[in-house]
Amino acid sequence: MKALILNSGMGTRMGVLTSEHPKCMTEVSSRETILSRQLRLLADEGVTDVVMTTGAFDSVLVNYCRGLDIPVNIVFVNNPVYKETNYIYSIYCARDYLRDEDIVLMHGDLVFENDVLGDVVQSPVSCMTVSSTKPLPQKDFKAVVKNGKITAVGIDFFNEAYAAQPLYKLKKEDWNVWLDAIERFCENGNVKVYAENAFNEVSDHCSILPLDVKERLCSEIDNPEDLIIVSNELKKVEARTVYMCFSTDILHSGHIAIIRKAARLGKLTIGVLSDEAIVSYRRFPILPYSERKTMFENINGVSRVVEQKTLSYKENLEKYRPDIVVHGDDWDHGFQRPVRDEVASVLASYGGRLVEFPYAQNEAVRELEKRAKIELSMPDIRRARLKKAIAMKGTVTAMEAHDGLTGLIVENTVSYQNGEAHQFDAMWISSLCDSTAKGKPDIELVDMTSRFRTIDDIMEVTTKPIIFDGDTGGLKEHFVYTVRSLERMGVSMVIIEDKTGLKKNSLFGTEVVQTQDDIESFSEKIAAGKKAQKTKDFMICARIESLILERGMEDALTRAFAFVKAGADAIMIHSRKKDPSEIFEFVEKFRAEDAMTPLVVVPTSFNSVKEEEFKARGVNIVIYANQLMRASVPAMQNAAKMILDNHRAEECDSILMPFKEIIRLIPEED
Ligand code: SPV
Ligand code: MG
Repeated sequence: MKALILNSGMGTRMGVLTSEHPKCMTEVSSRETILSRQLRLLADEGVTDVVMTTGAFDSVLVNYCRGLDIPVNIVFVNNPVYKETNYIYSIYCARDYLRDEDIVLMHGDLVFENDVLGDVVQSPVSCMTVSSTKPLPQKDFKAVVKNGKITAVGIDFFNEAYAAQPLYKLKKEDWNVWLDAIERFCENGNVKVYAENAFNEVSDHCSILPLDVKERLCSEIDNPEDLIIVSNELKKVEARTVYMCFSTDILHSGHIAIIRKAARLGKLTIGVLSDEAIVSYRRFPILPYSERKTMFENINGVSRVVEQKTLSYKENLEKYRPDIVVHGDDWDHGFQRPVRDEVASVLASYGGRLVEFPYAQNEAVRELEKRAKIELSMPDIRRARLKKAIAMKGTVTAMEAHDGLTGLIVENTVSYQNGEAHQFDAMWISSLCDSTAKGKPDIELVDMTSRFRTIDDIMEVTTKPIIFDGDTGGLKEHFVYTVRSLERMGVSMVIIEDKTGLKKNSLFGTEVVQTQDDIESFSEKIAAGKKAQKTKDFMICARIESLILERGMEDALTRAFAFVKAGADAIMIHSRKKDPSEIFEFVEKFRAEDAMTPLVVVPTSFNSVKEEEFKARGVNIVIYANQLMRASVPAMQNAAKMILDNHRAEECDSILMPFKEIIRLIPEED
């Protein structure tokens, strides 16, 4: 595509301002002239071949252009009779450089904002800039639009007309028709009219559509008054600030394209979503915040990168008050809609504007996402993620999974509330549920080989980190092997409880005989496990049963500090009371002496406490230990009963997942 800039005119209405150079060399800002701005914007749009017609001050203009540091190639075509002719003749002089080309045609005294030129250059059809909101000028161009097409351009048309500016994109099939007409006009000596007069005769054979710039800047400078108005408008345009937010850690061409478009609108600030926000919203980020920030800082056109701590833009919009927020139009439906509505209302409160560009995820993007997920499921990456998630969020949640299907549910379930997204951060492989799924009691009867099989089934279809319920850990001599196996598989944490002998589920409490291990022997088991592990990411958590076995708070705390000393990376404190006060008391007393060691709770009984409260009190992992299993059992019993009651399955259909959905529940690998 070539640009054709018409600079042969004398610009006499500018008075002294054009006494030594052509009008296009008039300064419109402290940094730029009309022409240097046009050339810079063309180069930004990738239009680097320019044909420029010259007339008055020909050599001044040529020398000026040669001195500009703008990457464009200019062919100068002089109109030797510029005084006696209009620009129709200048185009005629340049015709050999222009035929069979897509052209961006502009007058040399036009000032427009970046994205106006962007829209023109990228228009898939021939177009002329018009404004549906600006008043019709008395003496300047108007375009007559019929059935969506421009049928005539000139100063005398007022019916069905829009204010129009001589900035065109002309596809070669339309341009050739117009150029032929220009040629005919000039060869018949009709050289004192507008080139548009020639267009008006052939407009039936061209398809030039109006491109509505509305209030955006796109104006000619004819006289010193215009210069003042346009320069002031340009100042405002150049001071405009634009804001966008990104959650991505994989940049692709779609992102770059939308960033380029946003940067055309003004100084671009990019909000990078914090790790904490991103981990709840999408998936664990492959690159941490600091690296994602650097990635955006190095993109051309980005002026500043700031952190956005939540999915909601409100805090940052109120802080930075951008004139424009840019986003893809994909957020006008689905869970992001409330976020979008909030952005629109905050912008409206101070007169900002929302600009939405068409955006659709393409196959390449989906492929990148798939690769990211595969990477996240690899043992080294998955193992390290629990520690990282705790560091990012302070408090993480884990949900029980006991097979591939429940793993997928934990992996994929998301709750959207007011534009926020919530997901589980990790998976808990419960001894209770793993045993129950096999119809066995929770007494360490299901052996490690079988438990590892469960882990493997879950790992195969998920990416989230895994916390493994290691029961008592067994004999110290066996535990060291368990640690190595778990670590190798990519498990992040094993929790072992300070019990010995025949283990029973803690929720039985003192109803059954349960023996607590002594501090020394359990400490030795922890120390042996820590010595056995190979990576720094794997964690061994000591679970204290003193409250379950009613041995008192002092005993629980003494054990906790001893186990930390023995090397435990985290402490789980358990209780089977509905009232959370003993858990709170433990957390408070523990935190008074140890601010760092992560604390874990399993609020099966004390289930009224919300995650925010645990977080505020200093708990780092909240495990929902058995809810998926407990939800499935009554549902299955109910279905079985209904079929027996009715001697057929029809009645039970209403409580079942539709057949069509169950066969699509599990995505197939391609
Ligand atoms: C499990 O889920 O197996 C546990 C937690 O160990 S609890 O059942 O509460 O003891
Ligand atoms: Mg258990």
